[in-house]
Amino acid sequence: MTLAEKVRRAVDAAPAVDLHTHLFAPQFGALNLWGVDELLTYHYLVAETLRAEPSVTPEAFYARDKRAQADLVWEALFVKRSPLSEATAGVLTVLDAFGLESLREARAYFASRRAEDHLEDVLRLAGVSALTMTNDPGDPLERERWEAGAEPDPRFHAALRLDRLVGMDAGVGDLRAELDRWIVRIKPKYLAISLSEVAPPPQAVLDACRDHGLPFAMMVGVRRAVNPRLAAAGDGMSVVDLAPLERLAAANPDVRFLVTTLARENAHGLCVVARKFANVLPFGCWWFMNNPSLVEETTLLRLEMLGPTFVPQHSDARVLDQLLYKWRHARRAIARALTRRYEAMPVTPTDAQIERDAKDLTGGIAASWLS
Ligand code: RAT
Ligand code: ZN
Repeated sequence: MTLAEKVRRAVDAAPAVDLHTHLFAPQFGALNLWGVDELLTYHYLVAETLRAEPSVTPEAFYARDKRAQADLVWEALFVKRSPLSEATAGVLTVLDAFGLESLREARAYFASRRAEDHLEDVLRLAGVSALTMTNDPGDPLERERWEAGAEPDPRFHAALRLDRLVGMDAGVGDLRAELDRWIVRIKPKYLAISLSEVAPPPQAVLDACRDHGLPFAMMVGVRRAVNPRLAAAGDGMSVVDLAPLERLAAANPDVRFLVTTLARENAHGLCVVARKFANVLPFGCWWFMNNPSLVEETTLLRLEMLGPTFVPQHSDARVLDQLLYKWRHARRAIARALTRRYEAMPVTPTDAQIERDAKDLTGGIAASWLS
């Protein structure tokens, strides 16, 4: 077996621990999304459809019901054009995993599935042993479920999302008391926020993380609603200054920071920050970085600068079935990067080393930050 094959097998066999998704455990009812119409109306594909078909206005697109939106996406991106983008290739990977060839066949297949069986099949086929949700108490549908006493499937960890809670208009009187209340209720594995640039969070957030022993996750570089007509598909990105992250990590050595950035230009700088501060964990190739070429490039760069002390990828899945493609594609890119790194070393790695590195990168390091 070649080195590349050995690495590929080891990475394929290693269970994935998914540090950031937008998935919900089945206990959250209608918030648990799956099936081909959900896959096709993923906001990445909506953006691509409205680009490919400029005669369809965003308003006209969103006025259709979900099934009609999915029909339009299918026609625009899979029938009239070759599905070459990463998001379209992802749909094909999912259909292929279930042996499906057409939209009609896919609809019939998903309609025949029981949610519980489907969940087991997807987690098994994707090789995902645990994943983290994004839990926003500001979302009325979600809050209702938590307040009704929802206890998620233990493979679905909670993460307390703070965007709305600490947002300017949140109107939260005593933020610390609110955080404590939600931490007790949902037992999150970390607190999280997305930001346009690195900004220190309110002191109450840092105190809550310190006192509860929870990491604080920052997803940096998103510019919300650069094209508001595209709604959920309308966000953009920017390159950010990482000096405030250095100050934050230095001032709070007892808080652990999970950090991902949206710009390719920030990937190198984030590695330099992480070399200086062991309490900073670079994770994932987020959103516009989630392209096989960039995952491979970024993983190789991180291996060169950090060794196996980072989390190469998270899925950011919004639809359960996306785990299949996001992890299948990520594993290929991670395996390629790891192989290139081994090939650059003067000594050939042993099988045990390959297995250990594959396990650490795919799930071990993420699991250790979640415990
Ligand atoms: O990747 C995405 O789906 C984005 O829309 C965002 O949700 C992003 O991942 C976020 O968590 O803010
Ligand atoms: Zn996300």
